[in-house]
Amino acid sequence: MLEFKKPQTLKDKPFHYCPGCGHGIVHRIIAEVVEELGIRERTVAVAPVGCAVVAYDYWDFDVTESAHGRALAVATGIKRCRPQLAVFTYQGDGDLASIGMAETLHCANRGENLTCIFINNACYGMTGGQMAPTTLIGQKTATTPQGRAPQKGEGYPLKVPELLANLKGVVYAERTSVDSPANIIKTKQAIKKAFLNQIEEKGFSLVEVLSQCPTVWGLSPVQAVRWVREVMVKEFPLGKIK
Ligand SMILES: Cc1ncc(C[n+]2csc(CCOP(=O)(O)OP(=O)(O)O)c2C)c(N)n1
Ligand code: SF4
Repeated sequence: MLEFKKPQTLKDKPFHYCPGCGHGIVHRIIAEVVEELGIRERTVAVAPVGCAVVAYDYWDFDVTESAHGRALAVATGIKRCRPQLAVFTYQGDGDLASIGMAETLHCANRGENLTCIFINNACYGMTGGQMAPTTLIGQKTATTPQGRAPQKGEGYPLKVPELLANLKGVVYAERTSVDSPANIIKTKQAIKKAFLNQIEEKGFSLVEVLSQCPTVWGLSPVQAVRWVREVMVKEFPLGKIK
């Protein structure tokens, strides 16, 4: 009996991500959701600039690029022109919550009928591990070698779903993680709901996924999932926010 198979929405290509990286897990979850919902022929992904910039190499449905941070603006244009499409963005914390924060806030506030998958790995992965808005207090990064210090003007970890939940245009905001099989299943349920909301024309949905970046964190893949579980979730509690 066939127990496990690769969805047709994933190409037959190994991920280039570092061992233990969360991006590959979330790519697969999205591919499974698109296949299960039967929307492959009308799905368009808007890829970020970040480690997942080459997502088009893995998903076997339409994927377009966007300038760093502008994915939700690009997605707005596509969705408004072709409302029958299922359009989603896939963005890191540097992309969505730093350079792209204006696009993110206004897109959510307009209540665009879109699905936004937000990958929080508490750093800029692709460019070598600089501080992101989501970096934890005390976390060492390339630009906070002593650890992020709010008293030095480096600010506090930005909680994106909590922030966006205040906007009337947002219908759904949830935070999940991919540090265990149980949480991977919950992430899939949340991502499916975020797509269904769009199909049912309910408005803007965001799922923030806490995602391992062992390379920048300087941890092994096993240590990295423990760090998510024991440290990161204290700052970023899992669950439905709206
Ligand atoms: C306009 C612009 N500014 C800066 C960059 C450099 N840049 C590329 S990726 C990146 C940050 C990536 O971090 P994140 O969005 O958190 O994704 P990750 O790589 O961690 O998945 C930056 C600053 C760029 N490509 N374009
Ligand atoms: S640098 Fe981090 S986010 Fe980028 S591929 Fe490696 S583990 Fe993943």
